[in-house]
Amino acid sequence: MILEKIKELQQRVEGLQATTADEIEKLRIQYLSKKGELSALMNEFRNVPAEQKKEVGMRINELKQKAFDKINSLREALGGNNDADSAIDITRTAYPIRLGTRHPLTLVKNEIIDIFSRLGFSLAEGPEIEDDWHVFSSMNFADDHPARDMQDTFFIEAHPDIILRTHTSSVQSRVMERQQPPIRVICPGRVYRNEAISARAHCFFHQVEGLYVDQDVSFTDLKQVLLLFAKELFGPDTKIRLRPSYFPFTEPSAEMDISCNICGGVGCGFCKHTGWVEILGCGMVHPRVLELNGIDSTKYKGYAFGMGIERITNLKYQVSDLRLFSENDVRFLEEFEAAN
Ligand code: 2NM
Repeated sequence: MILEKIKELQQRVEGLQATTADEIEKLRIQYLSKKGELSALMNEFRNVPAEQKKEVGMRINELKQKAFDKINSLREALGGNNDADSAIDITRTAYPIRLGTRHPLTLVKNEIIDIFSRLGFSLAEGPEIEDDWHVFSSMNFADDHPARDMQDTFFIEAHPDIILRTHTSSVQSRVMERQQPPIRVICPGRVYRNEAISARAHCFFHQVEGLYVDQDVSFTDLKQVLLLFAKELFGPDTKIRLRPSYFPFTEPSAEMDISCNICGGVGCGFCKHTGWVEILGCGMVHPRVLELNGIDSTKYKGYAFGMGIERITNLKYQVSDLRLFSENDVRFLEEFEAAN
């Protein structure tokens, strides 16, 4: 009985015709609205004996689909969706466009550049693919210095002189060879070292180096600038300490620690319970480096410093795994939305 009804309805649906949007809408109401014929059929479906429900249900679903398809194809035949009752609501508000966020390393790099700009440093950048002279020789690295080893440095195949820079000092070298003092530059950039990738090491990372060359420059100037830098970046209560160190391009050289900004200096896992964390290396530019780069070391002195942006970002934002910085997982990147 109900099956016959379905069959009859189906034949009628297949034969439906309309030439205006109004006519189509009338058909839609007649067949597919809440009070339409298909709804009536659904009401009858409740009384179908259980053993027939499966088959009847299937037939009704088929019919429903056919009716939808028919109405839609009538609409399409009418030529488009520009009627007020079309499937596309052209008055609907657009989806909001999601803005991207700056990468945490970019945020910290910009902050560092900003601090040094206020002190009169200007920005200098240079190539990541460099020659041995600008990376090593002009920086007073001995011919047999271990950094020059294949183990540590990426070489461009078949070009023993062409390498991926291992520090951004090559940029300072290029600044010195084209400009006489006074020099005040800050050089951010990506550097490469041949290391196995882990949570604590990567084959590339980011550095900011600074160089100041003028007459009568002293270690005191360096220390005062770095103290101001640390307070600007980590807050006014930050303390610094300098420990003697060694770099080929500076003499004397030092490493700078700041009071641990995670525990406030009382001791925690991050500072290995010392209250201090290392954030940069620095020193007075070696006179030989000045000479190698065309600057008269009897007339001029300089200081320089270098820091890893990842390390400082870890400290500021407590990022535990270096690999997060280069995986571009949006869940990680979105965590810095507020800092943008
Ligand atoms: C560091 C530590 C100490 C440095 C030295 C120079 C230059 F160009 F003057 F020789 N540029 N950068 C320097 C000094 C870098 O990084 C840990």
